[in-house]
Amino acid sequence: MKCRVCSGRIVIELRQHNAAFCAEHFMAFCRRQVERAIDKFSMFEPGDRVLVAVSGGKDSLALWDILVELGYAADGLVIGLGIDDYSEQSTAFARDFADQRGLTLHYHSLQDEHGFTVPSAAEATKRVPCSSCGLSKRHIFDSVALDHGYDVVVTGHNLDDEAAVLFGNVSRWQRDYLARQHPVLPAANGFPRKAKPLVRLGEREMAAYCVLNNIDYVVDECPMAAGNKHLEYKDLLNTMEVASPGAKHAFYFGFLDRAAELFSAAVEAKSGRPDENISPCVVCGSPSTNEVCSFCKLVELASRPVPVEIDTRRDMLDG
Ligand code: Q46
Ligand code: ZN
Ligand code: ZN
Repeated sequence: MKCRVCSGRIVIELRQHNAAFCAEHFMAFCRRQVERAIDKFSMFEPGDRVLVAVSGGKDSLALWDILVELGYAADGLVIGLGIDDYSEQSTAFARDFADQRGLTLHYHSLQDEHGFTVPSAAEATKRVPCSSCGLSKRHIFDSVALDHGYDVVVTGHNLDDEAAVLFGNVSRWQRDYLARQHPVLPAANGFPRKAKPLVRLGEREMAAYCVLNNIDYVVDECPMAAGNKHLEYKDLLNTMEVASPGAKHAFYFGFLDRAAELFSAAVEAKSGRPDENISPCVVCGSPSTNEVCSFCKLVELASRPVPVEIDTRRDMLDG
């Protein structure tokens, strides 16, 4: 097989597109797919200030690289989640990437700024780690974007991620989640716009993009992801993709073209616009439907000192 564009030596074959590319034209292909997603879903415009949510993994670093290559003003934000070595490594890869290219990277640490980590929050809330992790990330992305005047927050969710989330939502017919599953969410109620410019590219393409561009990234999965259903859904969808190349794309984009609007219309008709009861959180000022926002409640619960068992017999003896 030869490169579809120049007939040169190929580095990757993309069965779902019935195409193969050399290194140069594969990189151009990736940039074009990102541009197409940005245009089709009106994610942002040239001149907008973009904040990339960076995890140190292949997707977010490839996305940041592609946006900069396309000429967008894109800065990064990495959050110290306190997940042992994994968080340290992820932050180090993000820092190296930014330093090598002279890019701006914001850093916020849950432990230093809020007194807890993702594992300690999981213990305090008795819920899966991803629950407090997701809540914390959303809160910090939103507040950094608003504080620094970014127009949009972008994340590195790719086609594999979005198809797996869709599969999970459809398998339980979670109407409210299906109503919100869109590659761009407009700014509303004091929250910044959110977009996922990698929805036209898969995990394999992103890994290849990083290798070809000498982008070092954290390869290990987050240790807290064990038992995460989405990993199983990804395996299922990969099996479908082998049997029928393009199945993931058809599943996800078919939903966006033909079903997403029905879910958002149904949810809006049932519950009305959810923006009426929004007011600033009395602790942090972020928009919230409650007096105290969910993140501040989490901080309150997770940053409490761990109770220490006191041996009262000993105290009595000492006294
Ligand atoms: S980092 Fe956080 Fe993920 Fe780890 S704890 Fe879960 S949500 S799996 S993207
Ligand atoms: Zn070529
Ligand atoms: Zn708050």
